[in-house]
Amino acid sequence: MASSMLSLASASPSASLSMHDTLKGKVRLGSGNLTAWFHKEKSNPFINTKSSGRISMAVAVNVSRFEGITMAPPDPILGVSEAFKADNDEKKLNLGVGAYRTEELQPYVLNVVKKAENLMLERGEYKEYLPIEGLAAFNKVTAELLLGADNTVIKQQRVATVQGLSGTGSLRLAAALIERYFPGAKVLISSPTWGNHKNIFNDARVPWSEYRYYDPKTVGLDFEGMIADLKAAPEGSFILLHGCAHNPTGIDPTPEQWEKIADVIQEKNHIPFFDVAYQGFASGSLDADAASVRLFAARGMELLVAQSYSKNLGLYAERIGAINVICSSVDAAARVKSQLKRLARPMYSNPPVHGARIVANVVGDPTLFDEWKAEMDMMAGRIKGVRQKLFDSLSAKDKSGKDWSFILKQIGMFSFTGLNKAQSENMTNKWHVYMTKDGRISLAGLNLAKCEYLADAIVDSYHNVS
Ligand code: PLA
Repeated sequence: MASSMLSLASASPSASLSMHDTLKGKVRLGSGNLTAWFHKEKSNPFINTKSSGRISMAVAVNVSRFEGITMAPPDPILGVSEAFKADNDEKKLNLGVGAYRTEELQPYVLNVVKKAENLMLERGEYKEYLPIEGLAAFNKVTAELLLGADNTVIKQQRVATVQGLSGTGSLRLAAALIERYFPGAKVLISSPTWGNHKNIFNDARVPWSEYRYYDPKTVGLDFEGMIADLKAAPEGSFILLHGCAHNPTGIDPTPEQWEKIADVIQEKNHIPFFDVAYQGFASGSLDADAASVRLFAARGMELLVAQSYSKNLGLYAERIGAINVICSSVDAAARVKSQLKRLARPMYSNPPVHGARIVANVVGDPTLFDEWKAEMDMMAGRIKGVRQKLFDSLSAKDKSGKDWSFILKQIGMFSFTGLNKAQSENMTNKWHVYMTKDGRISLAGLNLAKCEYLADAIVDSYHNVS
């Protein structure tokens, strides 16, 4: 009975209960039947009426009004870090979340970030609210970093840029825009994709479906399948694309394939929607990694681009990113920006300033910008070194003749090992290697010293678990 009441209560926005209200019997639940039922004290599960002589007291019994809320499953990516923390084995290795670690497997704060923070202290910068759209200096440099400062779309002021709560918050804001102004429009996402994409569109109530992307047979891109699915999608769909370093597969289209993808998207009047969470982390070059987005912009297409500074500037917890909407006119860009602000205001009001200042200081200062590029090159280089060593170790240890060279073809922070769920579970349960159950490992959390151990774990899981 309690749970049927709870589900009704949670469905009605007017039905917020306080213990005070229930004890006074003043409950209004917005449902005639329920109100009537609640007034019958005898059947009220929250109130136990005791009568002794002339004194009657109402005592709340220990039944939570959240009884009907079931336990949510752990997050498939961030939940891995929680499980890792709880493991006391000294061999344990966290290859779950994509967070860069040093060769000593310690978290890393970039030197340019420390310098930018010192600058902020020296300048004595204030902490007052930012405008809803974020820090102007940040919005300027973030669009320039993405598109190139001399891009026509920037010169013509056709880009609506709004600072977001990192990549996730920026995607979520764009999803809200789609839900509000393109009712019923579908978003097509790659199969597979970053797990949170589905959550974001589900929560924003935006319908989505998948297009083919990864081909397990070739351990590469299913380009024909992808093109066929984009062609078959309803005209005017949003096509979510990973700008570079596709997560989780580490497989990106070639420049020629990007051109063909753009052809189909244009033919079908689709709207490209880029998620750029790893600019600079795929190749080590910020410009090379933005080539896909720039190619679409150069065709005069309208597009959405979510950006994140979690990985490339290591600003994970600062929650700094942006949503850019490239429009065909200045006027449309101004209107889109005004509506993005309108969506942001009741969600989180305005974004945090700290990370925005760091990005503005680093990207806006030629010396710091060069230092950043060098540090990013170092981080991307370390991951490449680990990737090579893992491949060498696997090839040396696996006597079955299996070809592991696909690992070298993947780019970015991750390797998609091809291990299935049971094999991935064996990696964790037997070898204390924490990773997502789709077989993805974060090479950013691996060092040279642990490559052989990891190779032993992979060879065992691959050959001895089906
Ligand atoms: N888009 C993609 C493709 C991502 O992989 C991630 C992060 C984001 C957006 C959002 O990151 P942000 O909100 O921090 O900017 N993916 C991580 C972390 C690194 C995560 O799942 O939140 C991952 O391990 O897949």
